[in-house]
Amino acid sequence: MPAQIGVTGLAVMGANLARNFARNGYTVALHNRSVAKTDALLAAHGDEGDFIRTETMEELVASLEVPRRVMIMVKAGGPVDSVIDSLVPLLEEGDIIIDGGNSNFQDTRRREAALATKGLHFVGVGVSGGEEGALLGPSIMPGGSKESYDALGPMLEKISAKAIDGAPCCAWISTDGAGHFVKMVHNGIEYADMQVIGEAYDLLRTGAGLEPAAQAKIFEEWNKGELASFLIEITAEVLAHTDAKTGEPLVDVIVDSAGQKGTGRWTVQSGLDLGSPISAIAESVFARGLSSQREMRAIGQEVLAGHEIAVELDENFVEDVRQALFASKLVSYAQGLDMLTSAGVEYNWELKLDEIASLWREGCIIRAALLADITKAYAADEKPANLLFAPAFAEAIATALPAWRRVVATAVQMGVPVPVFSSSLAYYDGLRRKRLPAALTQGLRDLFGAHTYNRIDTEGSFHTQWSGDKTEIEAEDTH
Ligand code: NBP
Repeated sequence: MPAQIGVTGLAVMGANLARNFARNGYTVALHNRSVAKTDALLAAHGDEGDFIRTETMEELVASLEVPRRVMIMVKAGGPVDSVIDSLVPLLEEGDIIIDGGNSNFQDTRRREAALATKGLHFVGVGVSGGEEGALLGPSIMPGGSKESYDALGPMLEKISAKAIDGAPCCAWISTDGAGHFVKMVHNGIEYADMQVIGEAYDLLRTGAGLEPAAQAKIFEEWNKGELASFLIEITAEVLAHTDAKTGEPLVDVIVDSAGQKGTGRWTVQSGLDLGSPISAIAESVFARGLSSQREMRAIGQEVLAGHEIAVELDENFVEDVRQALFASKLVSYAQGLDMLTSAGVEYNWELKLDEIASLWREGCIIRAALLADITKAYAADEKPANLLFAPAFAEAIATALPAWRRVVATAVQMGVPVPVFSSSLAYYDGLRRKRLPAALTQGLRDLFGAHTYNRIDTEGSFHTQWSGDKTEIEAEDTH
């Protein structure tokens, strides 16, 4: 029997996705550049379903039913192009190449356009959930043509995670690179989610003197309420863990320098290109950057003054921190979703934010109870222009606001850096403020660069003749 899908690239992610397809009843053709990985997979898990072992691309392609579906699970970047190059001469019109790695969405757009001219479908698929998710059910974000989704979607939906209502955590996102774009923004939100957890931990440790084990219990409690999420759950697990070697909390023996593989950086770069104010995600990426400047930080510890201000902590400090964490988390989701809206306009994608929030409900790293409410907010007839404007969220953030302000003020006094708690609050205040100092910015731009400004009382662009008699003239166009 021919295989319904082929997987090439059998490192952790490819191997687990191949097993997931097989466990769901599909016949899966296996291929890896070095045959040893294929054989290792078959030796360890060959009895989990129907696999076809192949050694060459020719064998892989020959083993597939038509239209052929080949999933590439190799390292993002050049390796994806080289696998595509070796596949293309072997395929026929209507066949589907799927890239399930963390590819940059611009690469996906380029590849999709190039392969479309050959009559081939190229589907960039965002896959979230790590190694375990790939095996047990990830959250899946496929882009590419709608037609390709008809031939591929049911299989992806079958292997995906299922939400509490049974809905698959997989839906067609939109054309070309939309799937990889949405996965990238998912990862950006993940950065912010982890950063706000870190800020809460730091405040509880420095401010309230709560040791990791005590905090583990707090996070466990928080995981039962509106913060319920995978990341809060595993925070409790990490904080509760004692290092076998030293007997110290594990978190105390881990070097405080956060790594990154690039999707957070891509999100910020893309946010800048779109003019999208994703400050929470950007601050999270910058916070990781600062953490990894260890030599510079060592000097900073020696030469920089602190002048912390002693603060008497409110007896509700822990609850205040919880609320600040929740409000900041809401802002990072709001910013990420707003960026999706901007991208939809820029790249001509019809992004359905309710479906996207829905497929993040399970399987992925940012899965959270909150996503069910976000889904509801965007499924409403009247879609909010910003997540924070949806009545349920406007109310939730209003409830958290006094605590959020207290926590940010306290953190500043204590000298605890809370870049996302504070920048999210600034974003919130920026959104609701009647007048922003951008009016002054425009005045300055007009003075030094004749960039012109608009008036609140008249249509058109204007310029004040700053170096002359300071009369105002109407400008032809903006510079
Ligand atoms: P890796 O990203 O570590 O890539 C290893 C695979 O790429 C091996 O199968 C290797 O073949 C193959 N490969 C390389 Br490297 N260069 C190649 C080339 N020029 N031609 C053909 N094959 C080549 O694997 P992974 O961690 O399983 O991740 C796969 C993709 O999924 C990546 O894009 C990753 O970012 C993404 N992803 C990973 C996770 C995660 O949690 N790890 C989560 C979500 C997405 P070889 O065996 O012959 O060297």
